[in-house]
Amino acid sequence: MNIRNHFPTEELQKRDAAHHLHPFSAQDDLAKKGSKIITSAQGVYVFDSNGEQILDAMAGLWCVNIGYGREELAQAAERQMRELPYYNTFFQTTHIPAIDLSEKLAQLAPRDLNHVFYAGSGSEANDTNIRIVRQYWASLGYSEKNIIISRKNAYHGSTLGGASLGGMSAMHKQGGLPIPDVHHINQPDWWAEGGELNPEEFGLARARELEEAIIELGENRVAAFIAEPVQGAGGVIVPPDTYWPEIQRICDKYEIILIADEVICGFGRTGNWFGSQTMNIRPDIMTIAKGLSSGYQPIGGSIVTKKIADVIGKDEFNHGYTYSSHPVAAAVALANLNIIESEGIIDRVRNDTAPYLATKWATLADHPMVGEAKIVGMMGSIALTPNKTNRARFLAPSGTVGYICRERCFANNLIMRHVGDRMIISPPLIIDKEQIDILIERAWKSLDEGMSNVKEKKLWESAPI
Ligand code: PXG
Repeated sequence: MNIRNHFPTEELQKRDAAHHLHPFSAQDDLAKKGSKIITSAQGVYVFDSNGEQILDAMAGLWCVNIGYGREELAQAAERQMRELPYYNTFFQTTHIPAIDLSEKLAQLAPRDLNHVFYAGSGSEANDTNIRIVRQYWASLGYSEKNIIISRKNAYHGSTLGGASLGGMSAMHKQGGLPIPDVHHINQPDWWAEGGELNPEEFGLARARELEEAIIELGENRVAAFIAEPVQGAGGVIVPPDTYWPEIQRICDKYEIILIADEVICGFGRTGNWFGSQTMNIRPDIMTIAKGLSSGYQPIGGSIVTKKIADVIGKDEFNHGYTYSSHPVAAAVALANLNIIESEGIIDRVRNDTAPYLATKWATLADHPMVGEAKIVGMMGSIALTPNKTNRARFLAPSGTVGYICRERCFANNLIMRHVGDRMIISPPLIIDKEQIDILIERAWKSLDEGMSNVKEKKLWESAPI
């Protein structure tokens, strides 16, 4: 790997802290500590400014599905930039990358999900979804049907709409969110919230909260339900098997629009093209981004059924972004989808590498600090606990122990994140078995070191149940 010449790390860190505001960061603390500077990447590895080779078990931010360094995508971008670097699709115009990509997505998406509205990101796409479902019901003469039900601890983005749909309390606290007519029910996190119920009973109970909410808010007011097939940023929360069938039954019964937010789960992450297929659900809208371009270009979108497209197509839909269906992003996304398809990446995940990873991941549950180990395809999580027999939480504020373990992972050249006191992974889909072994080895080492650290700091203490 070629390490590019650059300024010394400390100098870069100083310049970064002087002028760059980081997302989801406490700037002052970060400025004191200094950011890790990533300079290049290849396959499943990223390289930092000190020349360290780090196994990226998060695929960037859950997005680099085909891995780093694919020349074909660089070529697709270059070709498109030379041919047509920008044009929009607003005023009765279109371009070839938009046509090609839409056709491809219609072919890959299940059932009659065959119309695409593009955005620059997952957040924007979810903002679009709010507009689409409200416009849909208004067009049919039900303009009061505008409430969207979501879930606590869901993540649907960082724009005002996306953050409102999301159920992150820390985000809602800043900026007076959520916007009106968004309602949150509880999440299906059995480990943390299951109490005395077994997972199956708990899954049903949590799904039935949707029906209770519809009845309470009024069937005539509820437009849609949005959820990630498997919650990602919330900590890779895999719902009990009883959850999704019951949600689907309720959406069917009350005829509300089911929006599957596939921003993380889409494009192979769960071992199928879409998480909806893995969870066996029939959404009316799918939000896409991230793996759509493997993160090589910013692009997102909403794939809607023909029925929805027909209804909103009757009037002018007053919505769109300058970069909706950006030609370079669309060309790169198409090249990415062609690679996923032609190289059989999803089949390999489903039949070979994900089952291997699942077996290895399950062994982490033998670690004394690990409670449950969950995994679907290539997204996994472990719950850290001081007492696995009663699913205890740590007494220290949530995230204290998770952060300690994440720091050990960083020190061991493994990017594995923490969400509260859950550790999560979402590696590039091209990770091979040897690299999976390295991932697990580094995870064990980091957990061991993290546990010693937690004990030294006298943090090995359970919160009262
Ligand atoms: N929906 C889901 C399910 C997501 O995971 C978005 C929408 C928003 O996408 P954009 O492209 O606007 O970021 C996301 C994004 C994390 C983390 O810390 C997760 C996301 C973004 C940033 C950080 O896990 N997911």
